[in-house]
Amino acid sequence: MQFKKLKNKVLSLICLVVFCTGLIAGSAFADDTSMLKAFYDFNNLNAGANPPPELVNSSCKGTGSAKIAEDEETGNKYMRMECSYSGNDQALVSYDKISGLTGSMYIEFDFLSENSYGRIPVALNVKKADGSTTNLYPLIIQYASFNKDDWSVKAPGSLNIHNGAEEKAVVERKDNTWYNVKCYTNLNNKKMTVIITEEGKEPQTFEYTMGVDAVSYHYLRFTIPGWSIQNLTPEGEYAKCRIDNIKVENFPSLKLVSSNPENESSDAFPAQPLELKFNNKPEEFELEIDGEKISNDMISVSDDGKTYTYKPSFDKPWMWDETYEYSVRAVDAFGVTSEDNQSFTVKSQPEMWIESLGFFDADGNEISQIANGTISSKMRFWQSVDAKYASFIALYKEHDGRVEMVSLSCDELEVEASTEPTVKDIPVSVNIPEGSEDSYFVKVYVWKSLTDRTAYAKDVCYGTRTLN
Ligand SMILES: [Ca+2]
Repeated sequence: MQFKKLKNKVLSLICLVVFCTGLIAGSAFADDTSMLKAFYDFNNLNAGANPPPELVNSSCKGTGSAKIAEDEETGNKYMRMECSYSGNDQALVSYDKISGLTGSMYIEFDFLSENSYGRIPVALNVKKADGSTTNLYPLIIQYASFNKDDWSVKAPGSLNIHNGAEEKAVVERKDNTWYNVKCYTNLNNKKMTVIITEEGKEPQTFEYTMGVDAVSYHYLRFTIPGWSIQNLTPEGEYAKCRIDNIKVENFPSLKLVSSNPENESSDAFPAQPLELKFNNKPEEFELEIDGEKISNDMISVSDDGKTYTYKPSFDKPWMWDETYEYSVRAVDAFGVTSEDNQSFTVKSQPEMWIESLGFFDADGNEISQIANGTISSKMRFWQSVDAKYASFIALYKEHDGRVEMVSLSCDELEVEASTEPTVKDIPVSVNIPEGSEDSYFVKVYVWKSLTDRTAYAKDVCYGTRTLN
C-alpha cells in the first residue's frame, strides 16, 4: 500500500480487495536493461593527482601529461592535459569500458583550451564487422594559425566534427572559454548528433550520418599529440586544455523486455491490464489488439517512461477462453524501431471471480485522485453459482503520520448466478474540509460475509489495486 502525501487536495485513492492474497499476476521482469553509465567530475580528487584509473593510459607518454587541477576561484577540479612541442609526445586519456558495447551511446564533456596551440581530437573509436577499428570524432579542437615572425594569432582556429568520413569546422575556437559537448551516436541507423554549447550561449546542434559501418564501440579517447603543435608553436610552448564532467552512457537498442500477461500464456483474466516493458524509453508507441489500433489515451506510461499499460475498459473486458493477438511498435529517441507480435489467452471461467475495476465519480468517469462528492468503487462479479458477500468502504485520513478512519459503510451484496458478469457500485461520500493539509484515501474491502472474513482461494478472484 502506498500512502502518498500530495499537495492540497491531490490525494490518493486506494482500493483494496482484502480477500485477494498474493494474486498479482505475471513473472518478474527479465533483467535485460543493463547499460553502462559513467560520470567523472574529478571534484573529489586532489590537485596534482592522476585521473581515475578507469581513464587508462593516464600516465601518458613522454612529457605530455594529464593531471587533476583546481580552479582557485571556484574550487572546481578538472583534468588538465598538456603536451610539449617535442617529437612523439602526447597526452592521452582513454576510457575503454565501452569496448564491445552496441546500440546507442551518449557522451558529454566540458572542455576549455588555455591557448591556441595544438590539435586536440576527442575520438570515439568504433569496431567494424571485419574487426578493424576507426574513429568518429565528436570534437576536434583545431589549432589557430599564426604569424610566424611573432607567433601572434592570424586566425583563431575552430572546433571541428568528423563523422568518420569527413571533417568539418563548425564553431570558432576561443581560448579560455568553457564549451559543453554532447554527442549521441547510434550504430544501428548510423545517426550522429553533436550539440556544442559555448558557456553562456545557445546550444548549436549538428546532425550527421556516420561515414562508417560499425558494429560496436571500442574506446573514447582525449588526446593531444605532440606532432600537432610541432612547427606551429614557439619552441618551449605547450598545448594545454581542461576536460571536466565526462559522461558516458550506453543505450542498448530499444526492445520489449517483458509483457504481462506473458507472451503465449493462458491464464489471463478479464480485467487484467496488459503491461509492456521496454529496456529504454520509447519516444513513439503504437499498440494494436486483434488488428484494432488502441488510442494512446487509453494507455498509461510509468514515470521512467519504459512501461506502457493498457487496461481494458470495465464494460469491455477480455473474454474467458479467448485468445488475443497484439502487435507493439515503439521507436526510441534515436529513431530505432522495435516491433513485436504477441498473444495471450484468457483462462476458463471459474465458479466465482471478482474484479476490482477502479474508482468512478458520480458521472461514471474513472478517477485517479480523490475529490469531494460521491465516489464509487466498481466490482465485477462473475458467478456461476449464487453468492453473498459483505462489502466495506472506508474513508481515511493521514494526519501527522497517523492514519485515522473518518467514516465506514458496509453492505451485503447478493449476486445471482449468470453467464454475464454483474457490476456492483460500492459508494462512499467524501467530504474533505476546505484547505485541509491531510492526505485522504479510500479503501474498499469485500469479504465472504460480515462475520466471515475468509480470504478466498487464489483462483477465485483478482483485485489488489492501488490508485494514486
Ligand atoms: Ca569538476
